[in-house]
Amino acid sequence: MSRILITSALPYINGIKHLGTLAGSMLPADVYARFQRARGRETLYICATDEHGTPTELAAAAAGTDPASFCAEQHEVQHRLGRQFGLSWDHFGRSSSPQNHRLTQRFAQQLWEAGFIEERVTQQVYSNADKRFLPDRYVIGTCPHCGYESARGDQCENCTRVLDPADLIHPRSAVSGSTDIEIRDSKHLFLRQSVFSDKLRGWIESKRGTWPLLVTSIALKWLDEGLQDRGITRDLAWGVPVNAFEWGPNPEGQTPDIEGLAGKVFYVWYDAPIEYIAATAEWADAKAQEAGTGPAADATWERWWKGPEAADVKYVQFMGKDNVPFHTVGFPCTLMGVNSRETAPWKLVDELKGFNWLDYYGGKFSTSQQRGVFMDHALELLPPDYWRWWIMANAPETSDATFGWEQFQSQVNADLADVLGNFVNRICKFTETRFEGIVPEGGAPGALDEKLEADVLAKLREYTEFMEDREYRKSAAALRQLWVLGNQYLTEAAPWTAIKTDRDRAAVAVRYGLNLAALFAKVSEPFIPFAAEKISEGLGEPYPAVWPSLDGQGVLSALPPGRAIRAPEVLFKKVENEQVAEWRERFGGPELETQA
Ligand code: B3M
Ligand code: ZN
Repeated sequence: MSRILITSALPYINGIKHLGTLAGSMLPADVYARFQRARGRETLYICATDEHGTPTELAAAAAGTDPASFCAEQHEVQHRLGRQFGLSWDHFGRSSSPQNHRLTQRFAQQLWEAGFIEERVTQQVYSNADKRFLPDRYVIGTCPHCGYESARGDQCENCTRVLDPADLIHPRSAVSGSTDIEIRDSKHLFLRQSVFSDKLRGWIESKRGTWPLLVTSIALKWLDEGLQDRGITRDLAWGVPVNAFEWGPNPEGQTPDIEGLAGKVFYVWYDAPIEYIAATAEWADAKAQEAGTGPAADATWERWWKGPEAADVKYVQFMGKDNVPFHTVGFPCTLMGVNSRETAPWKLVDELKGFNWLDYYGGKFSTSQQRGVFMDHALELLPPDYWRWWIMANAPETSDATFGWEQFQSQVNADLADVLGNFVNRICKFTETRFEGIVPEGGAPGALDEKLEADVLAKLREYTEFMEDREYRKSAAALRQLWVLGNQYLTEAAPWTAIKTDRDRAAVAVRYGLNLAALFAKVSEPFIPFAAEKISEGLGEPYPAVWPSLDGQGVLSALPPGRAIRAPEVLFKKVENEQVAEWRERFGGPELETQA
């Protein structure tokens, strides 16, 4: 396989994301994309805002605006913050785009005509005061089991029992508080997921051992519990309209109930994954527009997704564990159903990287309670590389991980300031003061230098393999060990001592040291792109970098003797105790642990 298609779970539009969201989807996807590009593979990293659903309608209303304007604004905010974090999306799209409307509707039509969509009449809560249907969780009342007075219509938060809005005593609208609500019949479309049970099971089983255990076990648990058919429409105004009037008869000769379905939209979890594909069309259209050639031909983006053209594409998804069912069951069902009508089938995911939670002092980051650190605040405090490094080095891969200021401070200070920053600074400054800022020539490598080269190559191979496997904690550990090799070498080779007696010996050590710095810039770029760029610039090396060859040829000889270099400005300032004290005060500290 030579091309790499990457998607990360689409961040909801309602609010700026916290570090937990970044850790479980967008950031690891970015690290992987940067790595694959450096490896020379044609790579496409697609993301978008997930814009539909009731929470969006309510957030817009709370902000005193309409959903369309609210989303347009929030999309810009998330786009800007993502870029500031260094997220190297090839396209950051919107699930409300015309491309997604078209594709979502086209898929639904195909599913209907193939017989995989069924109509059902369901009972929905209607609020007369709010003049709208209320999704289950927007109906509040007293729990019939435990008496908790603010139980939601889908589940009681207090006793965790699953509820139906009709179970609630004294039900009322969560939107307005009004008790003037009633149950009404409403026509809805259901995707017949149960039809695909066996096919899905076979597919998931075939991924065992290659996908993380977390992912296959969540998927198989859903299948074991028996796949339910899933409602894919909602009584809402904001979303992709159901276009039933365009559909032909299903295999039984029935046409859809156009009147009964009028005014409904598709369920947000039905249209959101389709946006992965639609955003690729947005990407192609945007490029064509830039080039002044109008909307792109389908072939320019379909080659990533469809038929034999996409045979050499490896499709990798990144997401938190709560999103796994929708990506291992929901979306694959849609595609399997659609593919029954396609001669050139759509690609299913090849590799699915799922993450556990990143907590804040042992409790959940929470958007509604503003608990934890959010992307905008994080960038006010420190440059993005600090966050990128800490989050990925502590990625919640095999278990949940927890963020705390104290541990954050000690890790970034040790790894970034003391090890990497200090190394680059020492060797570049020494070159400036003792070798006129020129990569020195002369001298022949000895045993120490040859050992360094061998150690570096071995570590680099190990690191590269972890990166290919998307094992982030292991990758970060291997990268840190590479940096440490640099420091150890400088301490042993001690060019500052050698120069007093043997200038050639010092020249060799400095040359190796500078080449190590150049190598570090190249291979650290996926994690800390901003620092990597500064180092590369100082050394006159190209950025973004090309991954070094692992065949053993000259891994430490990229810099030609005679090249002028310059020490980059301070790469990483240490995080000070006073800062930590201030941030603990502002965002909450260890005292939260007892509340978690
Ligand atoms: N927006 C949920 C989330 O951010 C959802 C992901 C959609 S992926 C198609 O957790
Ligand atoms: Zn209860």
